[in-house]
Amino acid sequence: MTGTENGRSPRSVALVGPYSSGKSTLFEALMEAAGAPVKRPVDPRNRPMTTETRIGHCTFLGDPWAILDCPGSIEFAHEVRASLAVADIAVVVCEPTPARVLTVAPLLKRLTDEGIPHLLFINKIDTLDGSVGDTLAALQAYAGSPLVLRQVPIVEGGAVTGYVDLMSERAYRYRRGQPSELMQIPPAMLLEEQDALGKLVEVLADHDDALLEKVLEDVKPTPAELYRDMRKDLLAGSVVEVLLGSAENAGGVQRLWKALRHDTPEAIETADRRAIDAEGPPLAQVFKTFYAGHTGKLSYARIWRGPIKDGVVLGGTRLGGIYRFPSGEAAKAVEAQTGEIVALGRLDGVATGATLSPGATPESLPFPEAPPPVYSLAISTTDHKDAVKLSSSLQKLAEEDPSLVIVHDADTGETVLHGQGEMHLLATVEHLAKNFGLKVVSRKPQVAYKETIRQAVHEHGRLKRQTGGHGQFADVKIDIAPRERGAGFMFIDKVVGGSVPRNFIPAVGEAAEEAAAKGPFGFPVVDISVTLVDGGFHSVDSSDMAFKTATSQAMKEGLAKADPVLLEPVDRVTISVPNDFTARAQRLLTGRRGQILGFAEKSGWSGWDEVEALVPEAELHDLIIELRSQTLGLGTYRRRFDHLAESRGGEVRKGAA
Ligand SMILES: Nc1nc2c(ncn2[C@@H]2O[C@H](COP(=O)(O)OP(=O)(O)O)[C@@H](O)[C@H]2O)c(=O)[nH]1
Ligand SMILES: [Mg+2]
Repeated sequence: MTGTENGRSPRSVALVGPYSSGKSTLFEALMEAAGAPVKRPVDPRNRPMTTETRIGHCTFLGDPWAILDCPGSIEFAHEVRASLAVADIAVVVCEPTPARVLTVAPLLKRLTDEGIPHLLFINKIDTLDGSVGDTLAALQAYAGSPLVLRQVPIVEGGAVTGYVDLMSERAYRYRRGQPSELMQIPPAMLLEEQDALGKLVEVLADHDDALLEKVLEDVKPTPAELYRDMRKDLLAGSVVEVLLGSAENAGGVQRLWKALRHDTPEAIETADRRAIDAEGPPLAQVFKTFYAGHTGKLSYARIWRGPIKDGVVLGGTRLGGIYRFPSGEAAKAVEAQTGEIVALGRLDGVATGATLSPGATPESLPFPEAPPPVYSLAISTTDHKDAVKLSSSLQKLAEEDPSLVIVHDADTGETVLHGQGEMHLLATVEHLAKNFGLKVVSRKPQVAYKETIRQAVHEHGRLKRQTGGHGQFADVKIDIAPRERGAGFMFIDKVVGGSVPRNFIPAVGEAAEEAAAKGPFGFPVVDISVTLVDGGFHSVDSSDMAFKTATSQAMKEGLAKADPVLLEPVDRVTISVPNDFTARAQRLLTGRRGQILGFAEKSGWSGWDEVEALVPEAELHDLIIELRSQTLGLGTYRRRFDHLAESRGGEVRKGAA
């Protein structure tokens, strides 16, 4: 596949859509129809979930293609966005069920907002129950532009057996595993067909005066005119064409291929849309990183300007292999051309999203920002000797996966992975084991509780030890008092008349602060002042050490008497949901000790709300899991630390134990 069989540069299509709509099945059907069949799962009904974009290379009618089979789960949404950032067109795969249409809404909005050319493929048409029109109407509510149905299904004996292609006005009967067979338009469908064609022409005429004139004069436009307009409007984002099919039965797949072949922008048009110059030194952008056992690190990249030859220096590292994936299996190539999507081998230190040019560091091209993390797990190695290896591996992970945030929590001492959900983080842990040889255990992260006091106390600490000749002596009188929340720790020296000599006072301050690191409940004590008011010393037996010990004792006893209280971190949480689920989101928050602050329409998102609340961090660990399960997977949230709250409830004590 050199990409020049008929002079056209390679193009790429991303298959996107909700989980289980049939993207992977369609990927296989498209590859097979292009003569590059990929391995299929043994039992298609029991297909494993796609957790990362899979790539296949093929040639259709002489044109080279890369097909990206994207994950559907929201936890891998960043991988989808990254794939969309390099694709020429997106095919949104959805089901012919109005009730499921809402799950496509965020994606349609994204494609519209980002100006990514896209078409809709209503899959599983074999399961159609009702009319395509209902699904279309439901979809239209979320699409940024008019949806134009290009096909109407032929229903015989209660099942969809084929379709009428409106632009060519031809009817086809699906044939499993073969191109559909031309047939007569069933006479009973002629009215419906004319009606649907009329609608199609009407929408296209909105953007084409010549066509509009024909419509007004009742002149029938030629298919060629319609094809031309469809492509133009699709590229401009002013219409979204809609195709039908059944990926599992290879129905409608040839029709989809032909639409892609005709309507997909050329690589150069996509580069232009992304403001990338056509002229200049070779330029590539990494959109995904993957570790494969035998090939090592692979950086999947779109070649915006070719050629990129194997062995050149990219991002400071010598390129160690270029791979394409005919039939889904890696095959080595010596160079990659403009427009291609290939995997670049062994680019250590090159991060996902990086822009590369041989020998140089080019200006970075925009790359989607990762969504904020919504789920966290603390991890540790099972073998303590692996601790150093863990930190270097985690650094690589962060480079690879921008939707993963790795934090060493100074309060709890834990290494915490923050990511997009349970599956995402478990996949990450598996990846550490498989590709970095690191066995780690994961668990729910600890909450960084603090404590403070509610009463001022006066405490006396005295150390007097006589062990043989040289003894130890120190005497301190301190006041421990609460301070305003957030004010922190303060040490005040009010000693007069030298009852504690100046040179020992810093030791008292240090010991007081150290003692505050662990209060009666075992957590750091915050927002207190410690005032040294008086004390005593011995000219020979006093020392820094002695004053530290006396101060520690005084602190320990004083804090316990000062009406200590646990402080728990409370976050400001903003949940975002389709407004059908607003009430549910509110209940979810109040059920987790949340204090609702209010809700409002999500700006720029019609039909969506944002609910804001103050929620204790201890309640947030699995919030995303419940939120998604109650909102068709659509709900999401962001959080930021707001304040520490005194905790009187038993929940925290339990959690703290
Ligand atoms: N009836 C029917 N089922 C399909 C069709 N395409 C895919 N499926 C089934 O839908 C399920 C999900 O398919 P998959 O391709 O994994 O969906 P993905 O999550 O979008 O990649 C599988 O059980 C497929 O066998 C279709 O055209 N008709
Ligand atoms: Mg899939």
